[in-house]
Amino acid sequence: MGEQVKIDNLAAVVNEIVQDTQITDVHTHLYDPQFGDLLLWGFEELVTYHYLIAETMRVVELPYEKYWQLSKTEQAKLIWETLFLQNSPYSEACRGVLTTLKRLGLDVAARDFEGYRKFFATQELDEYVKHVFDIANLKCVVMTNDPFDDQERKVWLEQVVPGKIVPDPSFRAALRLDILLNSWESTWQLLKEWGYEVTVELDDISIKEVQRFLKDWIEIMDPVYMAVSLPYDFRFPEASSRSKLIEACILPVSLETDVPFAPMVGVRRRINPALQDAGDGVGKMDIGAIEYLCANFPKNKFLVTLLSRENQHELAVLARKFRNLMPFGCWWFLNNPSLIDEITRMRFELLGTSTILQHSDARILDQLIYKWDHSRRLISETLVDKYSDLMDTGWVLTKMEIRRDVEKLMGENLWDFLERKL
Ligand code: HDL
Ligand code: ZN
Repeated sequence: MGEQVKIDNLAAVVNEIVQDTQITDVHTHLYDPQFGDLLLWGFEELVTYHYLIAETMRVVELPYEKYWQLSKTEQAKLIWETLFLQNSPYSEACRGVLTTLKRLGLDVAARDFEGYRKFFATQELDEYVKHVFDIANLKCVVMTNDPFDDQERKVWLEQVVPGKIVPDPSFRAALRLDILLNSWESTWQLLKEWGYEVTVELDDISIKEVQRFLKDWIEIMDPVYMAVSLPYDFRFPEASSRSKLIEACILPVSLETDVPFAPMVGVRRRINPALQDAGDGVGKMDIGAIEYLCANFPKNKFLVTLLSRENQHELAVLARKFRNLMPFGCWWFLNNPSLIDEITRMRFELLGTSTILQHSDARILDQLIYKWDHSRRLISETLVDKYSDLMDTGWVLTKMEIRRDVEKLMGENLWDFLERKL
């Protein structure tokens, strides 16, 4: 039966296990350091994270275009002055910078902008990556890999394919398909340039050629899944190139290669274009599109995260109906303590252990430290409440069972889902 857990040390046992469990971070924007300056890291990148740009530009009078003309250091100083010194930095993105500094052993009370910059400047990147993974206790992270990004495509084709670099297994790939699916009317010409016999009309030959394009990149990247960020008004099926590409290309290739499709739905792209990456908003999607995919393609696997708080409840209910649907993460505007807490509790109550609780969405390497520090605390607190309710019924719980559950929730559910035969 294993060592039983008593109610009076439940919290300590759960917290120890949650801290000790290595995480698979199912969605990030990080890169294997061998990919060069595609990997963002260091104090100035941390402080100029687009979340902090949005929060700063709310309170300064500086015109947007003037902000973008500043140097990276000047941008960081403006954000530091505005959000950290002229206001208390308790927003989640501000707090995160400080948690990262603290976990790296720096003196947060010193408010020493120059000192923090110097610390990062003295780090040797490869050692530092290992240090960050150790602090955050990560098994691996999944990148976001866009074959339509010129700089990234060059690394894959000129360095990975010829074997000049062998990707580090701590950085797994995800084939990102926003450009293919959301702008086919222009993207088809790129595929044609690259030797795929496609036309904008997506005739039978084009369908086969897009399938070949997908399989070529799956061969190159060995992706964990194929992802796409879709707008809040995404519909499926519908009379559109995107719908045809998903049905005729993505889903058959996903089935053939057993590489799940990961629609990430709910963005309202660039509602304030002047803020660039910080200018996106959120919208509630019609969950019927995800329901149609799961119901009509029962052999396909879907990893799904949604951006609207309301949609996360609908997604959890949908996941109760379809074993080929694996919800993941508290994405973007949901990655805040109050909403992580609410969504995690709801998932425990509706899905038990059969979900992937969180991803970091880290764009900057050092963010792994705070995003996982904050999420682990919330996951631990929520689990203690759930196990306490369970023990209140007289159920006897062992440490081994808690470890089993936490390993599933923090990553094993992804790997099991990938292996599962539907
Ligand atoms: O589309 C995505 O993957 C989103 O996560 C966007 O990159 C977004 O800008 C972001 O960084 N969210 O955290
Ligand atoms: Zn993302």
